[in-house]
Parts: sequence; C-alpha cells; structure tokens
Amino acid sequence: MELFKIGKIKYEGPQSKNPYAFKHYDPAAMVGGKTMAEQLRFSLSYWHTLCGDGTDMFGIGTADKNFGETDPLAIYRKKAYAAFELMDKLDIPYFCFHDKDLVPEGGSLQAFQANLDAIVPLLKELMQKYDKKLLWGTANCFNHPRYVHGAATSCSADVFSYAAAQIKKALDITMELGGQGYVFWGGREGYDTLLNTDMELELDNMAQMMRMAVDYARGRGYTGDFYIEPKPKEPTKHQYDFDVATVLGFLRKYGLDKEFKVNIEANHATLAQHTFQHELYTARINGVFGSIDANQGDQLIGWDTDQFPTNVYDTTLCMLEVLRAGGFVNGGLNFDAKTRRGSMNHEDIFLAYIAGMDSFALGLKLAQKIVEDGRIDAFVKERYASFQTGIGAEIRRGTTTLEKLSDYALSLDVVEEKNSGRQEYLENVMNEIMFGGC
Ligand code: XUL
Ligand code: CO
Repeated sequence: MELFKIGKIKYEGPQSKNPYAFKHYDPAAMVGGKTMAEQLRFSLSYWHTLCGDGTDMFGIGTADKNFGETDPLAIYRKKAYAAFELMDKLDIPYFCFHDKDLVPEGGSLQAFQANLDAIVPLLKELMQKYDKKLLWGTANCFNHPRYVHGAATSCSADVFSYAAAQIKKALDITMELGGQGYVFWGGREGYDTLLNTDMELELDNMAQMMRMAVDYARGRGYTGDFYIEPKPKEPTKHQYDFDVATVLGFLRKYGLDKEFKVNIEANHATLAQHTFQHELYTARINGVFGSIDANQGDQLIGWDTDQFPTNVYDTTLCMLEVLRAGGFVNGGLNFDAKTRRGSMNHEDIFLAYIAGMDSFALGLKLAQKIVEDGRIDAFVKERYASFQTGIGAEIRRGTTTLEKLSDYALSLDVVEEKNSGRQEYLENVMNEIMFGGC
C-alpha cells in the first residue's frame, strides 16, 4: 500500500535541479568526524505532518490528512502507515509524537487509553519494518477544554490528576517504543492575569508533576532524557517556561536540574526576543543542552508560525552550537514545522522536509567550516587574553579580593579600552566562509 506518489528522495548534490532530491543532505557523508545522519538526527513531527490540516483562526483545513478513510480509528491507522512511508522515503530516522496525535480520544480516558493500546503494536511493527526510532514522546495536555486553566498548573486537582494519567500513559508508550526522550512543553502552564492566579502554588505543582514523572519512569528503568521546552507566551500571556534561563531557575529551585535538559525551539527563542543561538548557547554553558525543535518564525508576524527552517544563517549558527556542545546524545533535530496553509498538497510535505533537511545539512557543513577556519574562535580567545595571565588569571581562579584589585587598579597609570570588538570584521568573515566559493 503506497500512500504517496513520490518515490525515495536521494542525494544528488548541489548542482541538481530536481526538486525531489537532496542537494546537501548526504546521510553517509562525514562532517566533523561523524556521518551527517549521526550529526543531524532528523525527526518527523507526527502532529504537524500527519494531523495538521491548515486550520487557522479564520478558516477550516485545506489539506486532507485522512488518507481515503472515514472511520476515525481507520484514519489514525492510515496516518501511521503514512508517517513511516514518509520517514522511509525522506530518510528521516526518528519521529516524535503527542498521545493525541496517535489516536482519537474517544469519549473517555478509558476509551483513549484503549485506542492507544491498539495502535502501539502497529507503531512497533512499522518501526521494526522501516528501522525507525522514537526521538521523544509527550502528552497533549492543552487542547481539550478541561485544560482551559492549565494541566499541572490547573486550579483543579481533578484536572491535575487527569493530566497525570495522560503523562503516565505517554511515558509508558515512550518506554515501550524505546524512546530516547520525553518532553514537557508547558502547553497552558502559565496565566493571563495574577488577579485570579496563585503563581507559587502553580509552580510548586508543576514541579511536583515533573518529579512524579521522573520517579515513575526511572523506577521502570527509563534511561532516556527528560526535556522542558521553553516558550515565552502563546497560548497564555505569561508561560512559566519563558526561556532557557527561566527554566534553569525553576529546575534549580525544585532540585530538578540533574534530571532535565531543554528542548530548544527556534521560533520560541525569537518569541522570547532572543536569537536561536542565544538559547542554545545558554543551554550549552549550563549543561542542559538536549534537543532541538527545528523551525523558524516570520520577522513580520509576532507569533509561533512554525515554518520549515530555510534560513541558512540560523541553521549554521545553530549547528555551530551543536558542534560546540559535542553533538547530540539522545536529542536530535525534530521538525516542529508545518507547511503553509496554502501549501496543501501531499507533495508539499516532501518539498518542505527536503527544504528543512537541506538547510540544516548545509548549515552543518558551514558550521564545520567555521570551526576549521578557526578565525572566529581565535578572535574571541584573544579578546579575553587578559584573563589568561597575571591579575586576570587570579580573577578567574578566585584567588583575589576587592581590596587587592583596588590596590592593583590604583597602581596603574591609565586604564583605557582601545580594543575594538570588530563586529563588522567578524560578520564579514562569516560571509566569506559561507559564500567564499561563489
Ligand atoms: C508548541 C510546541 C509543541 C511542543 C510539543 O509551540 O512547540 O508542539 O513541541 O508539545
Ligand atoms: Co515544539
């Protein structure tokens, strides 16, 4: 049973004009001591790819994701076949899911769980057949009206418990499928007004939910990662997991920092008024870099547009951070991205993934060139050279005091800063490395 007319996508190289070919993603090619496939660890997002139909605030769906079926259970079985056909044809080794992406919810929690139990064996079979792996799983605790006031931060203990049941089941499935990660994206974990909100209680509860999830899974032998996915706003005005720095403060307060890493999404970083690179860098230097939701926003639209990433500057700087972090361990590049509402045909799914994968493959090659070129790293090292020896080295070692530094400063003739930051030079070096072959 073939659901898509397009065949396997192959690497044809940068000169190819074939829209259904990779120009840069050559899975077996070596970059920085690993194959491209190992460096990039691409993942398909089940929700956007198999479920998203283009529905927006002003109109209904434009894309048909029912794959010729009408019965709800049959539709979701076909989605599973479609997912693996896509992963196979696009050479995507991993996938990510929310519980709700896999099956209809049915009328009750019991029905939902029974539907999940029925689809898991099929997913297992397809994973084996196509040699695909689960990057991470998660629970959708934000769509249903019961989550109007949040899930782990709901004002209702019954809603909190319902979310716990969903998370337990999603963890069970993640473990059953050998998942390498489990994500908490704080769907509606936040607030719109403090007039009705006990923020302290809500944050305590959110930490409690995470602690219980960790205890449950670790108690059952789970060795994968736990991730929090920061996002500053949308759907609530104040999302608790605002950005990487805020998440770090939360994790440290509740003693969860050894158990959690972050899943950084490009479009969430820009919504927080940071660059994607800033968030990755912050995670790296704090030892919590885990995984990436690869997408991009739109400069002129202020919300989470989840576009397929095509900005090669951003993919290059992202991959530079990934290389500096020593590469992915359990994480990968999950395309949390959707085709535009007007790109409603099945071919568009292929074209979108090819664009995203090629942009990241090119970004990886360019990031490796920046590392090998060495000028940017050398410049930064030289810029801070005063901390390598003498008083600077003492400051770094923590062996000096405010009094000693005061005496030292008083002994100096003049202190003037004449070292240029050379931003324009460095930006030009970037262009030279990236486009020097033109
Ligand atoms: C929402 C978002 C989610 C998470 C998983 O903005 O990014 O899809 O990645 O729940
Ligand atoms: Co995401």
